[in-house]
Amino acid sequence: MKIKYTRLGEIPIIVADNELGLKVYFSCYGASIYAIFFDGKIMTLTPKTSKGFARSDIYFGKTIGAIAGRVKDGKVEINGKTYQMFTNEGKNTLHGGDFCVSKFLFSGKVMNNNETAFSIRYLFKKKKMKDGLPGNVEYIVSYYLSAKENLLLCDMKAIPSEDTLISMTNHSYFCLGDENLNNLLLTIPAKRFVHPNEEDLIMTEERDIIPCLDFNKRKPIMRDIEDPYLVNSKTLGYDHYFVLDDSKKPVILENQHYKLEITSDMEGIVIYSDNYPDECEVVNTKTCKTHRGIALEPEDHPHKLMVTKKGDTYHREIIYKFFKK
Ligand code: G6D
Repeated sequence: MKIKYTRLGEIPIIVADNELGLKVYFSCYGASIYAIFFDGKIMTLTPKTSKGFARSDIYFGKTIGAIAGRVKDGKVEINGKTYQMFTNEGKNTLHGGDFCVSKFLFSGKVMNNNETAFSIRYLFKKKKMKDGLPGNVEYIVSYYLSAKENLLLCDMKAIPSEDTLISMTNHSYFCLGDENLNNLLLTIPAKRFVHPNEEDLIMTEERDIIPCLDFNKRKPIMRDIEDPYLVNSKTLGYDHYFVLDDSKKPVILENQHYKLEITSDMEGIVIYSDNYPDECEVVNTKTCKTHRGIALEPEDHPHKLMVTKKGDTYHREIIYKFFKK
């Protein structure tokens, strides 16, 4: 497998090309996927500059931790004790607050590069209470790019020195070579979702799927985007946690040329359709300011976060498989 070291401004990047059509740009900044090219086309919503990539509010391709999603009032309870996280969205905490691991430089090491796969491992040690949560936490994020098929595995681990809460994801947005979501179709095997409240998008109760959120049968992403449920909510589009069913079927994003299948060992997935107008220069479009790509974030159920015990390993995996039609 061909690899190349490069930089985006001051940000180190390593490019791995499986020579089957899949080329992935990895960065130690937030242990992230900076870009994915497949069949020569850009598959991800990728900022053109290091300034854009360093934006702390869009999380382009970044690893999210300690806690993906929103935490009401930034407060969590661990073993009967309440901890206050840093609030970065009004009174709430989004994606771990100001000390989300997405904002830090990991140390990277190429672990493998042979005829089977390329793998790189990123490490970051979070000091206890730095983010308001107990425990020194060693984050270990590894990526494996197969040389045998167009498959990318994201392996996320975290080992705390004390009991603490961890819920990670990768926050990549996908466009499959298009400049917006207009021609992208989505399939999500989910009959339940978690409703974000109208006031501040905090996840409330789980509900049965409703038509505008029903992607059990392949559907154009933008078909129901003007549905009153979406328009009247604060989300301005899709920004919802889908509880996947037991079928173990992949979430599928596709257009007329490409298909992306995503599977993970997590109970659900957040779908965010890039709803807020943004001026960041991105590779796939010069004109669109919203709906330029869709974030597909496999995540633990927001109401079922489990304490990771001292010395245990929190471990989740996400698999991305690309196909040319
Ligand atoms: C917005 O509500 C959305 C989040 O779900 C997303 O992760 C973020 O933008 C990038 O806050």
